[in-house]
Amino acid sequence: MAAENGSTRSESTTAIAPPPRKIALITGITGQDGSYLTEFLINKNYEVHGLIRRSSSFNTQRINHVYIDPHNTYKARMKLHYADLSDASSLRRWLDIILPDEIYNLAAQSHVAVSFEIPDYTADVVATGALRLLEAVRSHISASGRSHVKYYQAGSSEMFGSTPPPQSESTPFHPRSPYAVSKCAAHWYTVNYREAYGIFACNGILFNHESPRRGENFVTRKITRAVGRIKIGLQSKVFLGNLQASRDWGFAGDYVEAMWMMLQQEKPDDYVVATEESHTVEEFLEVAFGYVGLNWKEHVEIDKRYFRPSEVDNLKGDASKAKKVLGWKPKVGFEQLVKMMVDEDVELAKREKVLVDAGYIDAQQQP
Ligand code: NDP
Ligand code: GDR
Repeated sequence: MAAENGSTRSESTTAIAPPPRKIALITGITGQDGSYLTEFLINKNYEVHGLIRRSSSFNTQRINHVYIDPHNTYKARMKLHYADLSDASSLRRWLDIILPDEIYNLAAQSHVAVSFEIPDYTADVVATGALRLLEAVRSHISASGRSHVKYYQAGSSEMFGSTPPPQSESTPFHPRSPYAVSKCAAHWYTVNYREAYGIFACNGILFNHESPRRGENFVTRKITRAVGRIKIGLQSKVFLGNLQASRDWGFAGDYVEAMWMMLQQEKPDDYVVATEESHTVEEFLEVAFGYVGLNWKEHVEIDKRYFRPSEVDNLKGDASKAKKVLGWKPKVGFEQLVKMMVDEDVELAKREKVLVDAGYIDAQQQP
């Protein structure tokens, strides 16, 4: 009994000190993936720091629900700091202050069509931005000796471009836009910093992943926003470009888990993350409009300005390495994803309708 009592006392003494929280640093925390990754890491008991860029209007809508005033030091598990991938000194300074264990580089000018309009800026943020961050990591490790720091680079299936599917880690890149070329450079910078300096750096080559938090000018969300608004009577048409392009669409919530899994391995490596199923934009339209009892052909018009100077026709990943090594697999399938997005956007349109009916906004103010 005494021994039991003694052992209970010593157990309760050791139980007082919780294991130290891991610290994650996320660039692009205000984006779709940044918001899901933040939720995921907080659930895993991480302290999350996000770098945000200055904007004249607030750009934190996707993470507001996680935000707690940092003055509440016990509860605030996500902290935000101003920095920019175009500003090398800010990156290095925050690494030295935050002392992260894991760094997720998600920041990018991530719109493929827009990259043809602003190629120089896209290259500066996507390619050179990754290099700036890697160089900041290298010099931070060299100065501090914190060699356990791990780095994740958000690579893209766009790097495969015109190389036919299925695309795996060994498939050659043939990028078809300034965005994709820049992502290829970021990919190779990451490989080079791994080989040259021994940094634990991984490339996730992620195929398209969507969610109700997807930016409204990507084709999936553009369609589901339109479906919601058409169903509720706020608009009647949506203008699109190439309906024959085929994409391997998964759910963003599933994909952020794969990012984390890559950084938990013994050795750094590169992984394709995909559902291994491909659908055309037209198939997406059929499921999205059909789900609410509408015929997409009555509502879709083609506008040539949405065609790209060079298109990526067909992406379909081979994620067998991620399945085998990481034990990752997608949980949400294509139809479930489309329906999830439509459900949320019908609800959003209903809320918009209340404001339209009350005269606060004009129904013509389309996203
Ligand atoms: P988003 O476009 O939703 O988010 C991009 C993020 O980057 C935002 O937080 C944005 O800030 C930030 N950002 C942009 N420019 C800068 C800059 N100069 N300095 C600092 N931050 C900046 O992208 P996703 O969340 O969809 O994607 C995350 C990453 O994964 C991106 O790198 C993307 O290219 C890549 N990727 C995405 C895929 C997808 O299907 N979603 C597939 C494969 C790769 P702000 O909110 O202020 O605009
Ligand atoms: P993508 O996504 O270029 O694959 O890049 P997007 O949704 O923009 O386009 C997918 C396909 O749809 C066609 N399309 C249209 N696209 C948009 N945006 N708007 C339209 O009106 C429209 N009509 C047809 C496009 O031509 C294209 O073929 C996304 C981004 O998240 C990248 O950052 C990421 O790296 C890749 O996915 C993987």
